[in-house]
Amino acid sequence: MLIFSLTFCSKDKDKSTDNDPSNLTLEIMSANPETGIVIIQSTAVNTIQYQLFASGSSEADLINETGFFEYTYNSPGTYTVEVRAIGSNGKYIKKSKQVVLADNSGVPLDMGYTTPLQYDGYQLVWNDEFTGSSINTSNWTFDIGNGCPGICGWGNNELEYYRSENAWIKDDYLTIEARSEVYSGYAYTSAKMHTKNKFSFQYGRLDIRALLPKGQGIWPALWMLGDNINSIGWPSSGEIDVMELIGGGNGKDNVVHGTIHYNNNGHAYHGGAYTLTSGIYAQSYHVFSLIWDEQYLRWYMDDQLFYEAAITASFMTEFHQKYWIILNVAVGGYWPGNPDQSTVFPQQMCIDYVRVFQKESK
Ligand SMILES: [Ca+2]
Repeated sequence: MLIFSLTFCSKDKDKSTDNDPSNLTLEIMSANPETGIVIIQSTAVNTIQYQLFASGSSEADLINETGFFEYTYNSPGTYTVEVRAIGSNGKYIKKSKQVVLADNSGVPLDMGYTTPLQYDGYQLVWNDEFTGSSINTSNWTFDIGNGCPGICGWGNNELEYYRSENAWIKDDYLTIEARSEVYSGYAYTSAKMHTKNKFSFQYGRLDIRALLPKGQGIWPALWMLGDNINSIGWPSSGEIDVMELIGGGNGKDNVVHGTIHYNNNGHAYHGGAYTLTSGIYAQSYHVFSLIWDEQYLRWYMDDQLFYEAAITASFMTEFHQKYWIILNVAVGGYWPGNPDQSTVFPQQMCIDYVRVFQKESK
């Protein structure tokens, strides 16, 4: 009796397998960060109904017989979309995929301040307008990793692992994206690129037009280091921070900092900040400029001077030599602190151009 019963059950199960749903596919056809609309197409065999779980709720958000879904998210973020294909026998199979709606990628390139390609008395000596389809490796080198083993956390206890995959060019601008994703033992990835051994300059005007990311623990930076860092070391080689933002709500997402670091019987630094009168730097493009001559370094936000540093002192020789340019978005670290529940990922820094002008020789 026992044997018979087991055989019966097994046979019954085999029979129903023919009607089980199978071969489920799930494609994210589009995900528009501006509108929050995500288009999903699913197909499966032996299926009478498709159910979409997009919000994380235990109940289906949408149900139909076509497998074609349009779902709208109300805020940016990284979401998991799950589709279940229900068979006529009541059994179901499921598949899920991640959808990323970046925070500020909906801001158009022509929104915000812009600067000209020429200035009286200056000539354009180097620029990258980030056109075309790939990052110009004649201009830029990627730093990869977290700085280990030499300088873990890049000297700042930063949490990200830098990858070249987190930077790309599309629609005439460069994007550097900080993601919450586990990679090589780190909880976040981002990108850092620089012109070391490819381009450096001494004195002139630097313009960088950028849309900045935001949020607790997010630390975008447009900055420069002295050419002689490998021979004499930091801070004697100098550092010029053209723009740094320490994200994290009101009073932070609307403030940029300009700073110099140098050696004066040890590490010395000073700088200034510019606070927007309304809104935050993630809402439109701004131009961050440095004008550098034999006497001064001057920092501008949208052509408004907000800090100047005299560099004629005898202990400031580091500011009378060539510097190379660095673009990155750090995550966490001593200055910004770590991301928290309020931080939305991914975060993007979008850069329209980097231009260096120098005075015309007379
Ligand atoms: Ca551009």
